[in-house]
Amino acid sequence: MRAHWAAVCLALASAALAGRVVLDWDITYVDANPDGQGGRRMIGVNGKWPPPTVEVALGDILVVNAHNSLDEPTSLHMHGFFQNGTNYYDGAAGVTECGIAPNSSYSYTVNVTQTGTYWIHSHFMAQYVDGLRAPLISRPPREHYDYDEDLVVMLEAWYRRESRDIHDQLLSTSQAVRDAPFRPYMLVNSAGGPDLNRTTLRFQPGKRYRLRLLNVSGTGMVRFGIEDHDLQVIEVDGVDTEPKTVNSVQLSVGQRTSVLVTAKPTADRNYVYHADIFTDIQSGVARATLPFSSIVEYSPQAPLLNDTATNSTVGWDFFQDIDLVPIDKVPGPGVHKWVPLEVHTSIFDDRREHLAFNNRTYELPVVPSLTTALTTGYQAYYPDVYGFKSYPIILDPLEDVEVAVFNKDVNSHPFHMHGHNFFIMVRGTNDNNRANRLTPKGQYPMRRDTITIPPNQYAIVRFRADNPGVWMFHCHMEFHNEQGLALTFIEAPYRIINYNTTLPVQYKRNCDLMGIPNEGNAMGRQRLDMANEPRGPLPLSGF
Ligand SMILES: *[C@@H]1O[C@H](CO)[C@@H](O)[C@H](O)[C@H]1NC(C)=O
Ligand SMILES: *[C@@H]1O[C@H](CO)[C@@H](O)[C@H](O)[C@H]1NC(C)=O
Ligand SMILES: *[C@@H]1O[C@H](CO)[C@@H](O)[C@H](O)[C@H]1NC(C)=O
Ligand SMILES: *[C@@H]1O[C@H](CO)[C@@H](O)[C@H](O)[C@H]1NC(C)=O
Ligand SMILES: *[C@@H]1O[C@H](CO)[C@@H](O)[C@H](O)[C@H]1NC(C)=O
Ligand SMILES: *[C@@H]1O[C@H](CO)[C@@H](O)[C@H](O)[C@H]1NC(C)=O
Ligand SMILES: *[C@@H]1O[C@H](CO)[C@@H](O)[C@H](O)[C@H]1NC(C)=O
Ligand SMILES: *[C@@H]1O[C@H](CO)[C@@H](O)[C@H](O)[C@H]1NC(C)=O
Ligand SMILES: *[C@@H]1O[C@H](CO)[C@@H](O)[C@H](O)[C@H]1NC(C)=O
Ligand SMILES: [Cu+2]
Repeated sequence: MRAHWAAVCLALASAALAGRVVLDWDITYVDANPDGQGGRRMIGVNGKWPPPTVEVALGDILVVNAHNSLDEPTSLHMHGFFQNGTNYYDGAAGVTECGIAPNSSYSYTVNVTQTGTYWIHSHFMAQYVDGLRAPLISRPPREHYDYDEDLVVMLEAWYRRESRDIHDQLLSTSQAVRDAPFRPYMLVNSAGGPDLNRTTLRFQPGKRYRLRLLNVSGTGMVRFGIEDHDLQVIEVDGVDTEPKTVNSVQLSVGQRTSVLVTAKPTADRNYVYHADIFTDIQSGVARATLPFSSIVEYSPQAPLLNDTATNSTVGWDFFQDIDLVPIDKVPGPGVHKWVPLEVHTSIFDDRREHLAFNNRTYELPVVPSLTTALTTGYQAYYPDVYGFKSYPIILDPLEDVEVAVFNKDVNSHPFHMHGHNFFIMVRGTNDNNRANRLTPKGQYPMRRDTITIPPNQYAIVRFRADNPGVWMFHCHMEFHNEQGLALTFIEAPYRIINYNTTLPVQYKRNCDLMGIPNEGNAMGRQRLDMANEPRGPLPLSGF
């Protein structure tokens, strides 16, 4: 009886909490000064920067009425949300929508079916690097772990230059231009600079904190740690984990990790925290570690535990995500289809540096791949209609897919999957040394939506094709995505059509405004007519 009532009460409570969260976002340019050192034009919302944190609860319907007041297209991607049944709200401009034309709108309407730490960001070119990104927090009716305070710690390697400018540099035909170094600056919750008060985290003695660490950089990798405090990992990319105690957490772009931290019982000392940036974007330039540290403050009057520590790094634990154990105990899928991918960087025949899976560098189709899937009839099964350069991989309904990514580049890359998270099955080194091979610690492999693969290493991940739609798989170092390190899974095309997917009116209107056809194959023509499809750029060697 008791249990029954508890269940009823819980059901009532969650029904009462579920609702519509409607946000009106006018996307605008804003002059902002995140590090207090001069500032620049950023992209914000309703005349303010940074854009506000979005908070929802499981079962809510989230509606973001986005209006584009920029002079170029924009879009919004809810990073980590599966968008099951709402592929056209996944936000990948040129793939699952045309983008929001200047002066136009798009209302992203999604059912919140997942909980944890996510983010929402522009998915038009590298635009989010100019500031159009915000944490997206989804709460369950009851959290698995107890804590007193929930703090978002959004970490970001920020550039004083606009994303277009960096894009043009990296895609220059001149090696000297490409390799000119540029420097990121650390922002913590959209603030940085030498005045550490701007980046101070404030703790109260005795409390237990959940820090939601997010890396929303354009490039790079960060390690976060707090002097003399343990971090207990409890969530990675929206998947709750069994607790794992570490002294630091490393995060690549796109990744999120929640840690529990128990504050000291007294306020007689303050501590240093570190959020060091590892730059690893330019292949021609030496990679560097840019140390950053600021203060965990218990009391404005208290001395630092160790006032020499601000220039140093803490003792870094390198824990592997493959060793984490998810608490929901979902067994990993098998394998029906194997997708091996090699990652290379090289100079292509357009004299620019591109990145590529299997030496095929991604370029957007003329017609978004989702439009193509819905308007080419049974030919939506043929990869050819999506275009060579979209690197389409057709998946059958419910098949189990294994993706093996061999990183043969000198940089590490964080790969993000849209529409799914994936099970991490194996990590290893490309030299095939079995001593370096890592497999899940338990029976239930860890899942996440963004995986970092270091240079000369590989990872094998799996997912089940249970979400019909067009989903990108790409490097989340945003400029690498621009340089072509992306492909498209066309998942169960027949089911996309038979979901009776009707593209929203605003989708078609935005395409019309930008002169993009609302039907046809990747070239905007009928069915398999891909005559004279431009295939380049191609690698100078090795294809
Ligand atoms: C979202 O939820 C509403 C009702 O809560 C339902 O009518 C609708 O079909 C759902 N949409 C999707 C795509 O699942
Ligand atoms: C947007 O609309 C305003 C007012 O209607 C107009 O002045 C402006 O030129 C338009 N901008 C673009 C980029 O179309
Ligand atoms: C530091 O920041 C806090 C919180 O923003 C503010 O209350 C305080 O006045 C600042 N202290 C100094 C010295 O600027
Ligand atoms: C985020 O990830 C990127 C690369 O994946 C890394 O270079 C950067 O240092 C990370 N950290 C921060 C704070 O952005
Ligand atoms: C930290 O580094 C700065 C700049 O490199 C230097 O000026 C300062 O003396 C250093 N502080 C300590 C405590 O070592
Ligand atoms: C203070 O920091 C320095 C630099 O990281 C380190 O060598 C030293 O051991 C620290 N001292 C204490 C008491 O933690
Ligand atoms: C998508 O929804 C279908 C139908 O409810 C379900 O079977 C499938 O597991 C879902 N997939 C994902 C990735 O959420
Ligand atoms: C889609 O529409 C067709 C024709 O109206 C109908 O027969 C079919 O059941 C629908 N499919 C779904 C999944 O709703
Ligand atoms: C890709 O090109 C590189 C040289 O740039 C070559 O070493 C490699 O074998 C090629 N890989 C594939 C899968 O074709
Ligand atoms: Cu990359």
